[in-house]
Amino acid sequence: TVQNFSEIPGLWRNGLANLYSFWKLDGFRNIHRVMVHNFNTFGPIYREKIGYYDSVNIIKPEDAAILFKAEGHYPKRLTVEAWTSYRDYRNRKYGVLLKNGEDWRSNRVILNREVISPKVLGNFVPLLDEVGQDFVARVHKKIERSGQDKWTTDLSQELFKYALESVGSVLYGERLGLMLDYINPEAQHFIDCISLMFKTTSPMLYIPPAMLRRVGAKIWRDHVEAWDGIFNQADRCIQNIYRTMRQDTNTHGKYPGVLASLLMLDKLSIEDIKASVTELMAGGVDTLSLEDIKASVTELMAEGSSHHLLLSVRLHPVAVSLQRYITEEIVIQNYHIPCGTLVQLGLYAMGRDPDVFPRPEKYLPSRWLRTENQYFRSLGFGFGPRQCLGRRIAETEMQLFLIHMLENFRVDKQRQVEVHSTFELILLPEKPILLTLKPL
Ligand code: 2DC
Repeated sequence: TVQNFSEIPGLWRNGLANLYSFWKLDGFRNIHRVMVHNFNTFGPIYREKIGYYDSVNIIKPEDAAILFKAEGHYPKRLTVEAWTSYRDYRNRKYGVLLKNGEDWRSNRVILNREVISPKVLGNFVPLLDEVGQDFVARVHKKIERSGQDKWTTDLSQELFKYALESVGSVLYGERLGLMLDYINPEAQHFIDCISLMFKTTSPMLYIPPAMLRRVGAKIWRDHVEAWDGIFNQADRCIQNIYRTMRQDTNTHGKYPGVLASLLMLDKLSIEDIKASVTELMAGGVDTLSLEDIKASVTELMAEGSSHHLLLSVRLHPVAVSLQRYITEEIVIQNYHIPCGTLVQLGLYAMGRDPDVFPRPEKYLPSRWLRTENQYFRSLGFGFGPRQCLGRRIAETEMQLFLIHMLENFRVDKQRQVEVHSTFELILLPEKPILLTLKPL
């Protein structure tokens, strides 16, 4: 017989007490490891309440399938209240990232065609490839200047620039100039604001931002400052395109970028377009899977198998979990879960579960062969109609980056140290991974 919702194991009866112990364990920066620990303690399903954050957590691919079947027509994930509060505070519109219901759907359908459909991917490739080539040229220059025939660097900052340049060229059909020697300080400020925005978000998952705002907490003020910087920069880029669009009628049939296409299409309001384009731009910087690229580059080099350009975001997913509010009652691991419950798939924990991925710590490309069971196992960009809108851009960016790097450089890891993830809303490498690049 199926067991009751209240029988699900876990700590969910006292949110405040749990928040306190979570904080004492430095849980704010270790959610991913806390989740792994909880699955080890409670098994493949547990309930949890930390502060105001109330959820049911699952880990098995089969259960993920049940979850996504119950997501309904307007899939809804956890609302990141810090982000909506900022927009309410500054009177700005939500983009598709934060919209829900019919408003979400109508915007998403139009954005899908311009951002994620195979039809537009062909337009993106030449733009992204050019950025990749410029990145290679930049590295060659750095190597030359070192006078040692090699360049050792923490790739993070370089990848942020590469990612912002890439997403900028796709959105605006124009170059921001981040592969140049002296980059615009405004662009660097934008990158710093995005990191600050993510960092200041995580504590506000548990403590309502409205409360922090009332008491004038520093974290809220920093968060506002970060978003202000992000929106100002995006507004400047958008204004720019406006101006050039009015001057130039684009008769030469060149692909003008996502923003101009959306404006010409004239199906969404200008404010809706701005809101979603800003989100895409901000989402495109820190989230290019840094660790994944580093791991892939070094492992591919180590194995000498440069033809394997398979990307797995398994061990280092950007998102620690995927969540949905279920729209019907479901049964998972023999427990009833009522309609309306927030159910989270522990993506990071699943990627490291030996029952799901034997020898999880190993890089085994054979896992992804057609003959292997892949059912609900590669969920790094989410699933279904609410999956990552930037997915195709990100995948193409990563593939082109790897191709260009492998074609041009030998990549060596400095020491044999394992770099762990740290949680700053997204999972990031906890310390720099130094790579040495040598020309081939
Ligand atoms: C973080 O418990 C952990 O794609 C929380 O490009 C639950 C949660 C909710 C929403 C998730 C977030 C986590 C991780 C980062 C995500 C976000 C939704 C979108 C965002 C997954 C799992 C991300 C990285 C976007 C960011 C866009 C940008 C404009 C802020």
